[in-house]
Amino acid sequence: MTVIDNQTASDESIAAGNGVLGQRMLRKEDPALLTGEAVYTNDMVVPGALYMAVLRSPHAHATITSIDTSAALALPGVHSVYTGADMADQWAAPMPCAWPVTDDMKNPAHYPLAVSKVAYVGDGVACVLAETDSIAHDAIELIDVDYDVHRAVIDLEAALSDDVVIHDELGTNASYTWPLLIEENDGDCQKAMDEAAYVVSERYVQQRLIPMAMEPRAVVALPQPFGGDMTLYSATQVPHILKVMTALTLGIPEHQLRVVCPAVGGGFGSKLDVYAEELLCVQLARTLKVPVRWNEERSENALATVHGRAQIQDIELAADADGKLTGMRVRLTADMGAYLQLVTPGIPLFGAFLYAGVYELPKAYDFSCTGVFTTMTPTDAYRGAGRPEATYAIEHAMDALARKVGIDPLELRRRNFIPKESYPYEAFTGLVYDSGDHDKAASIAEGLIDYAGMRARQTEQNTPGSTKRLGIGVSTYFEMCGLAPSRVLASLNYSAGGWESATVRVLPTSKIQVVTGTAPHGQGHETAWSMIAADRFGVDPADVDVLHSDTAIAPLGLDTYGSRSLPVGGVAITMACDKVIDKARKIAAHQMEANEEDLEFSGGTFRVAGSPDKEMPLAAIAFEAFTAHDLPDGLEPNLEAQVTYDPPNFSWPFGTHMCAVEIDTETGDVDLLQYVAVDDCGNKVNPLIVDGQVHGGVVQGIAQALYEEARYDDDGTLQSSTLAEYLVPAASDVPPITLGESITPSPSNPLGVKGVGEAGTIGAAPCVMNAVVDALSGLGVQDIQMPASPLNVWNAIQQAQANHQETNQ
Ligand code: MCN
Repeated sequence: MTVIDNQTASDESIAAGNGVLGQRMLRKEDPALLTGEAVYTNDMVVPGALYMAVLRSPHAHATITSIDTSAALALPGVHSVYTGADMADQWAAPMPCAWPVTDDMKNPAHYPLAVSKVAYVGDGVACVLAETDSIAHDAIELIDVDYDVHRAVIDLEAALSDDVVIHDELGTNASYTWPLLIEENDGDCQKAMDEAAYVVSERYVQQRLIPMAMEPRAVVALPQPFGGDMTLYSATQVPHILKVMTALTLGIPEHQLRVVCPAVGGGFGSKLDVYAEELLCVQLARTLKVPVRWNEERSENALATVHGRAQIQDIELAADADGKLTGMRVRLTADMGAYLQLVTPGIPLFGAFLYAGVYELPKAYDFSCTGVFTTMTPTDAYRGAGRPEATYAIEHAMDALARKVGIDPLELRRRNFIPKESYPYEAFTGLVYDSGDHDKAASIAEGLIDYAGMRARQTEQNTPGSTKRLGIGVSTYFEMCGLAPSRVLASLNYSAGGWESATVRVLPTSKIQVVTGTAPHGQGHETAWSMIAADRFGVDPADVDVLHSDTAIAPLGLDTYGSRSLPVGGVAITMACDKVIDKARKIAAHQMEANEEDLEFSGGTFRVAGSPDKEMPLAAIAFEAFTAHDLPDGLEPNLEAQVTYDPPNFSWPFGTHMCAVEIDTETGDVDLLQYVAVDDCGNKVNPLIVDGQVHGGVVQGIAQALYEEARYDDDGTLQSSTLAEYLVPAASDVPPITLGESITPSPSNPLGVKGVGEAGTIGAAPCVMNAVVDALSGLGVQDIQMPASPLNVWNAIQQAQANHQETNQ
């Protein structure tokens, strides 16, 4: 393995084993990815496969009155055509929603193809199977569907009282209302508002975002017609969950279903789902006894893969005369889209626990969220899933409070930080934050950006006539990831556990195999898990192989999302390694006729303390375990152990981001000058991977702040379904990102690690938007709707100037 920079982890970092942990090692998966050797689902060569294409509704809300498939069927090369009605009796259950957040949550039956009504542009209406992909796509154009078109429901708030109901059987467009009930609520929220020196009431709109993973979705369903087994290849981030859900939805015995993820090109939460096309391919392959495949096109991905964010947030802060928070009220209206996908309703709930950010808040907290159906693409997890939204609201509102109190926003934050000495800290929600040092993270960021110097430059630059205004943004955050002790998930009505599984075996030739239930799709698990095992065993990471993302090889697992893979899956691997080492110790003691307690293990060799000539390397023990010729009585042959680890707590990474922007007031253009991020994720297994995760995350947060938005017209048509309209930032749009280091180990697990996969995204959007408003508040701009596009910024400046003139008249 190549170490690109010999910088090892600091003293506080992991210092076990052979010092592999904490090294900036290049990712072992990258050569195959970079050279094109890696096989993605759509690269698979599958002889005899039929290609599926899906006809999608052009209307946001309509009743299907008739479908004529005859012309499509007549096209040479077309094998068959299916409508929702044709397949209606083939589903054992509707598509799954695994998070019924309340007992009376309304959840319309959702099938892979619409049967009588469509509820968003992109809803599947019929599918074609053909000899080639292009014939299948030509054929769907020939299907003639008559619709009785109804009015679209686009406005989230209006949807609640709209006389147009999307799912007639529900009688309402409201899915649920979920309040966060704080036990022994000793600080009444309204009382805090009434008695506050300052109250800030803000409304923020989290625009809809399209996750836009680099690889769109793809599926191959490969049946074994005689044995009855089915292999589902899918570009998914949840092979294990997909297996269980597909078995339940299609009535397939679970042991006859295998799910494999070939290389997966990103997901960002959007591949944490059970999709119509997966179920269609499996069901059709099963019925026809031939392989069926489907590949999503880019614009189809924009319509048919879940979207994220899409919330209206009303937040009120109460503070005393010093700006210390005394109470908070949050009302969320969350856009579910047309249907509830796998975890749609639960996404905003995660945020409920994070609105207080890194601040001390009494129990005077009042939160509730209403989930609303609209005629748009369903929403679901998208990087951060509820937590970036919550962080945006508190951090943007803290800036509004700082303006009201008349103090610097960084100073206001410092007055409210949970002090380092208070950790572990029991929050008003009852959750225990494991460790934190917010002042340290903030101070590092402050130094890196030269906060004082930047403020001085701002005073100089932002003179009344200046057309280039400087803004400085600060944001801090707490994240709850690692999701989570299974019992806590139960209390939130989540239908799965939070554990992860690992098997570790030392092969007869002493190479090591790690089998994990995590399912990487860009996070570098093969490298990181190799490093963990190499460190434990004292071997080279190149001697460790990591097997994953195939339910036949890794039968138990809960996959990759919620930045859980390291703090849960990586810890399971550590524990499995230790179990194997314990067994190896028994064999070594037996072979060397020594007491187990007298054996030291380092650098891959057991040595008898005090007898330097008595030693036994792991390779020799592995071979002894394999031949089993001379093992201690009662000890099973082979070196292998399996661990299923249920974490005792969430993992609580935190950090501070700061940035500087310059805004051209004549064009509204925002130039991001500098970006600084300090993300504390405890000990780092591989700082190079961590940096990459933070970079990617920060860019996604910047994207929400400045560029991206899924725009719908009044008829419910998505107007940004191509990359020409949906502005994913290019490398040239992003300044160099300076990363500062703060390491506060987690006391909850033996590695001292916290997750990092979503951290950058959580800190970034509020940081940039705070800088944008900071640049323009001197002109009277109170706030700007995301994305802060030139048009939105220019309009806000014009509006502020008009208001100013009106007041002066
Ligand atoms: N890591 C580390 N030390 C730490 C924390 C993490 O070395 N203290 C390393 C881990 O070993 C792992 C990586 O960082 O290699 C991410 O670990 P973790 O934070 O556990 O997150 P997950 O692996 O569970 O990844 C999920 C997370 C999520 S929720 C989204 S969304 C996301 C993300 O990761 N989507 C991604 N990062 C992504 N990166 C890519 N390239 N593509 C996506 O779709």
